[in-house]
Amino acid sequence: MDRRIFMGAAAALGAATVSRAALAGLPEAVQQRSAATQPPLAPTGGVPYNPVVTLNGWTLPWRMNDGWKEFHLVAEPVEREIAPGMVARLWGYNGQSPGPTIECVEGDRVRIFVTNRLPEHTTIHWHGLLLPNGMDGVGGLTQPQIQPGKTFVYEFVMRKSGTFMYHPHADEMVQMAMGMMGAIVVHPKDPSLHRADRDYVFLLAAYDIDPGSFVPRVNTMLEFNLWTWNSRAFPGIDPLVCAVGETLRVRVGNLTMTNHPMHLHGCEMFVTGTDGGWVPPAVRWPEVSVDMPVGAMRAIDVRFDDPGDWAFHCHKSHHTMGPMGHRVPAMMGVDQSDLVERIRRLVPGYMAMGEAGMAEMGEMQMPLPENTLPMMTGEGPFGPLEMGGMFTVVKVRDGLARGDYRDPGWYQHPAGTVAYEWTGPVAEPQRPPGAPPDAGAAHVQVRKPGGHGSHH
Ligand SMILES: [Cu+2]
Repeated sequence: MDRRIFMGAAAALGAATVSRAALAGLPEAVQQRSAATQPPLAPTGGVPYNPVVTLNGWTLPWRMNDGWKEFHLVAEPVEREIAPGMVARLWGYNGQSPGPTIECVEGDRVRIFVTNRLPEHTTIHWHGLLLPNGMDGVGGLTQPQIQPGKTFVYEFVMRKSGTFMYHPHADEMVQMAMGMMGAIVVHPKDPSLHRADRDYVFLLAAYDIDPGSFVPRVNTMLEFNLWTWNSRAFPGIDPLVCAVGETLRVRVGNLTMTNHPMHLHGCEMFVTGTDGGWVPPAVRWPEVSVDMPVGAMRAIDVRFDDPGDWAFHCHKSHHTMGPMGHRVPAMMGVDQSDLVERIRRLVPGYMAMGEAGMAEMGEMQMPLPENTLPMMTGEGPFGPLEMGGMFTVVKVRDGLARGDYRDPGWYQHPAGTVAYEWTGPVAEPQRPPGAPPDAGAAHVQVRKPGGHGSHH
């Protein structure tokens, strides 16, 4: 959808132009087909706020009905482009996984219609919200399951502002492994509190999809091969954009099975909120990596002094990789030259890998099976980025207009501010007596201990 159409639809839904007959029925279940970051939805009256930007996602339009803010979520099978070249068949809401962000103001009375178009029952749990027990969405405990084809109604007051999420509390292992989740952002009713100039939100999810297939293996607990932000893997993750001196807020929730140390270059960041509420300023401390525990959220506030393209990624290096076999032996320092010769007689074009590290993978264009992603990819202004998975760039520029979220392109470094090659003489390093003469000649054979099967 283009911005004008999208904003127009939201305004029509938010305004009191909906007929009485329409108000008696369900709010429209707005669908989204694109995996691109959609423009934020400006408030349509009431308390002013700076709307959140859902990274590679969107915000669910609502309508006002007699003092209630009404939303309509549809749980259903969806197709999600994980990155260009790979589509996954997931379960989500309103056409996408994750579902749309639900955005409200503290004190709002909300009514959320949930229609189930999945082949099995579901519910929605509103993670972190304070609400009556019967609205908590735990199938079998606080409500009957929502059967396929049925619609349930949740009604509650947004008692506090902050960063929350929604997900099923029904067949959870399967439904979350299939991508069912969404963010909830509640703005303070006092607009002078907890302000940020730019406000982004996304959820961490992991999938295990065999190369060439489309549906996640739902029983995988640890060995995932797709590490995603809002069900997107680099280079499919859009950049975050902000101006020098602005307060950038990034709200992140973790619905994977492991923790993710979120590392942001070029700034100091402070955890200003969790899914439990706002962190009092007196007990905040500076970080450059903020760990995202499982089943938790963090709102991180940062301010950049320096313009540039600053890397933002999970610090678990396996999580910034695309799909790869974990069963490959480590080949660092193993001379494979005569082996390659012999294998090429049987397999023309065979390439040995990993002899001097794996950086060569970043530039190699190997034929891939249909519908999968390369292990390391992405092209930067200086060459291959050698990344995949949970990686993107925060593009910080001087003098961006407020609300301008367009990708400004790669940073143009001022002359004399980029690391450069030394071309003078380099002295031989001092070595202790008896040490190998140089690293190139010292072949070490390293193999991973056999933790992944018995065949090596
Ligand atoms: Cu990670």
